[in-house]
Amino acid sequence: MKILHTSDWHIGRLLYGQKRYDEFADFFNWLTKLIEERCINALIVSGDIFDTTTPSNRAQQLYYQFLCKIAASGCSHVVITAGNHDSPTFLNAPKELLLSLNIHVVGSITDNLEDEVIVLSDSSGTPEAIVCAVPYLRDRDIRNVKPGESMEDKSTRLIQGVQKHYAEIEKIVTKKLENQDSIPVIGMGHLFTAGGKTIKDDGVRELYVGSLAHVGKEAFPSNVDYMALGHLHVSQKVGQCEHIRYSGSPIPMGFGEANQEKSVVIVNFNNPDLNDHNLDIELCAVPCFQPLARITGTMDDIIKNIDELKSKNSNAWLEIEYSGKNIAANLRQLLDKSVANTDMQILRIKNQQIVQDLISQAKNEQTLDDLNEIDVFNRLLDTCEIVKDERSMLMHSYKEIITMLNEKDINAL
Ligand SMILES: [Mn+2]
Repeated sequence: MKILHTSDWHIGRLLYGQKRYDEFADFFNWLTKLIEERCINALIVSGDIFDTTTPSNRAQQLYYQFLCKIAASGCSHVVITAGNHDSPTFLNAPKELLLSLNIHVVGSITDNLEDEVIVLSDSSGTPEAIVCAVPYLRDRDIRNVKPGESMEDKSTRLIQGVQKHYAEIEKIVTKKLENQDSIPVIGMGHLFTAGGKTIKDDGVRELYVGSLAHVGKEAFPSNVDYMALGHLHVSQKVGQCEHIRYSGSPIPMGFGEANQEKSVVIVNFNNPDLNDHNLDIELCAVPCFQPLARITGTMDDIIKNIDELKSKNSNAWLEIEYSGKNIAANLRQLLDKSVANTDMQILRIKNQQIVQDLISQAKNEQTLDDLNEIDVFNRLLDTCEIVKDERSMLMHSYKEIITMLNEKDINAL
């Protein structure tokens, strides 16, 4: 049994308004080829399939075209779970149709936990693996709100909720394994595990507001041979455990990730001693389909960097941050000129000089592109002269509202 684990595709993701469908198409073509070449038996996708709960038609087309190709390939099984960016009902809508192609979709938890425990069988009906297809667990899925609870209570109960969910899944798996030859058990999850790495500007959205404590790896079923995680965009193993991994996103989500190597994970379970998690695990680097470059510095630094890229015939998308002391009023014209007649494109210019001036004056004329929703709310708190004690509660409630809006399944009904 050989599986390929990937997650956090975020199909439809924009970069400063720039559409990236070509990159997604290139990725899917590459992945299709890899799956064929490496004779993968099962494709495991751990959430954040789409970037938003209402993906564009083009994003949907890319997804279904890819699934169609995989269904026709030698890869007999696909298991897809929803992440915090996905609409559970959107992913579930074609569930039965996809199941006829051996593509299992778990968009949300149901009343029946058995729905998350999927037995993959070969063409003769013999089970070859068990997949615990646990999707992103929403706050309301796992926690009963109690009146008067503190933020710590809430945090503790969230973690307990996740632990309980996996503990129950573990019981179901144990039962299924009873009258069964040893077969690999693959766990899934879309969550932030304690000790996980993120980097600034990687597009990872906060899951449970105010919950500083993250779920420990002990929460995962002990009978799982490999844990295929999603949510964190940096490829990593969890707590030194080779068999508990985040595949990371295949495409950089922001300029902060410009130099990150992206990969997917191939796991070969054909090793005899499954109990020691003695697996062959291989990271396959995803080619860079659209180079990104972040250039920061004085005018001279920036031009020098651009010239260097030019000499390599680069087609990079650029984010340029001017941090020189002198006011560079004609920055845009100078930079546009420097990339004229090249395949490079400037997606964003940040002029620290102007920003500094504005911040020290009236903070106006800054575009919303430079601020996130938290910055905007902080400014409101400043303007209203809210005292420190009240700020954290207000910020907490505000973040809860933002999460609710982000996760609202607007097309559910
Ligand atoms: Mn994600």
